[in-house]
Amino acid sequence: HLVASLEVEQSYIMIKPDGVQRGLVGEIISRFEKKGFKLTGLKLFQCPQELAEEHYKDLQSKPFFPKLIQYITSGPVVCMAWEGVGVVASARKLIGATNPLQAEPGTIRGDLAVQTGRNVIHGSDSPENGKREIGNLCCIL
Ligand code: RTP
Repeated sequence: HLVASLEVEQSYIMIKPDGVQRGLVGEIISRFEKKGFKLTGLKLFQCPQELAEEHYKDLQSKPFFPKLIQYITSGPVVCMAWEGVGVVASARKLIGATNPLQAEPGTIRGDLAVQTGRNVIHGSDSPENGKREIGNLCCIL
């Protein structure tokens, strides 16, 4: 599990197509703002297949990979960079477990989602990946 950090970090947070389509963008941004993190980049973006495959390359061998790529490219996503002390681990807590049925009430997935394959949001799993993913985002900003 991620240990809370005292470093100023950046996390790449992405509202997935279901979150955008369901009108949850304002609610989700609001949760990160109220927590006290700083929004340093934001873009509405239709993700091309190649970039989706690059973003999820660690999951390439999983049986659900084709469905995941289809899902993430099915409509626009909201790409964001959020900055703050310990933001990477904190964002994962705000987001909740990957399977929304196991996510605690009070978390984004716990409150707003049901299916793993429609779980509304992505958050970086380490400060290194935060940097890498935001680097990819900056290319397209
Ligand atoms: P994320 O990267 O989106 O923040 O999600 P995560 O770390 O909580 O979960 P991860 O295991 O990295 O999986 C990435 C995304 O793939 C989809 N997924 N589908 N069994 C399935 O059908 C399945 N498992 C994972 C989810 O959209 C998950 O967020």
